[in-house]
Amino acid sequence: MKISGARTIVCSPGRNFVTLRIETDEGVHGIGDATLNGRELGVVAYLDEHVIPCLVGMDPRRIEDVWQYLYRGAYWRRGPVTMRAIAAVDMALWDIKAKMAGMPLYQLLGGKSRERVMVYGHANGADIAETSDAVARYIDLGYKAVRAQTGIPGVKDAYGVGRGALYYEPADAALPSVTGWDTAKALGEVPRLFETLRARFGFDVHLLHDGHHRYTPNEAAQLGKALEPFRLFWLEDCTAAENPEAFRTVRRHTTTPLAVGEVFNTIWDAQTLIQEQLIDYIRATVLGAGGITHLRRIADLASLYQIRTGCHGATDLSPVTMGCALHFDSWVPNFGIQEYMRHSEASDEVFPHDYRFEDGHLICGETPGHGVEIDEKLAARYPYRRAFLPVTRLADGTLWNW
Ligand code: KDG
Ligand code: MG
Repeated sequence: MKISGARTIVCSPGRNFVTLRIETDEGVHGIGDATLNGRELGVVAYLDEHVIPCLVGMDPRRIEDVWQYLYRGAYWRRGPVTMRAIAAVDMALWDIKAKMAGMPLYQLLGGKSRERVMVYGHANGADIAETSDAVARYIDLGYKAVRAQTGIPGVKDAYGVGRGALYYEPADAALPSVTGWDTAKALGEVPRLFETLRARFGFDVHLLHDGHHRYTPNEAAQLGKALEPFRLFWLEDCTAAENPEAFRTVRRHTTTPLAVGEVFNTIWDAQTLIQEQLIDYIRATVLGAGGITHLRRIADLASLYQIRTGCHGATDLSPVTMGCALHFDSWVPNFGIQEYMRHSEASDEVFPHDYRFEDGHLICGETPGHGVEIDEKLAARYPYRRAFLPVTRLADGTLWNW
């Protein structure tokens, strides 16, 4: 059996997506997601010029060998572009293998460890009252877990405050828009938000918060400590993780559970955080971290330290990644939670899928493969539009972590 061809498909049904379709000489095809928010065409060029020509003629059943070929064989390892390209190939090959086996993908991973996957949604508002109402809407929809972000008085567009009631799409402009930040104000406002939420909703709903890499280690420790009475499910990306040792400071000072990893590409990014038990949840994704083949290795390492998974699931990951993630989540023994930021109706139509939401959980389907396809005719109606993530500046003009 051979790979007979492959191509990239770029479309923008509400936001940009890059999709890889791999064909085989036996007529079975596979679909992978290669979207890198705000840098989409970088991955298209990498796939078109440097990956697809090598794939043609390879045996699609040799998923591991293809992975090693693309990772080791490139010499230039790691990084968001390379690892997303590898992830797209990996997703498509698992899709092909599962279709050939006539089984849903989770069966090939070892079968289900759970019937359904708990997800969390994104509640945000311009202020605490608006965010609190947004949390109420998610609870009404059946969600058991909600991430809450609030605007900060006097700060332009603090992280997580966007348009749309059920989703938040940050890559929204043909040139990066400029948002603001003020750590001192956030350190007062965020604990007030969770105090308000616990007073209104009690402790039965899981609450999460994303610091989006904005605090220094000491500030992150202060935030974690201040949030302890409100028993968060997790505090995410409380400080930047390029220097994993920074988390020693945070860990030493707070018991608030910590989650990190949506920007990680490989197991090497997560190694220190996992082996020193500096985090509680690893957020690496199928798309970000080299596909199912590599994410499985990260999850297995994490399982040795009782660290659980919490796959990134924002709308910049297409329904193809969500489909793969749900098969992975259904299998992985150390599952924690799955992020679920709803896609727009247009995105859902372009990517027909068999997973469904029920009572605060997602359930993957039984279709052979990962259960997600792309309607290329419909996709062609939504051409690519350049869209950047914002940048962040402090009041004095200093560029900060978005
Ligand atoms: O493209 C960037 C988004 O995926 C990111 O800002 C979302 O932090 C995020 C999250 O936790 O979903
Ligand atoms: Mg995040």
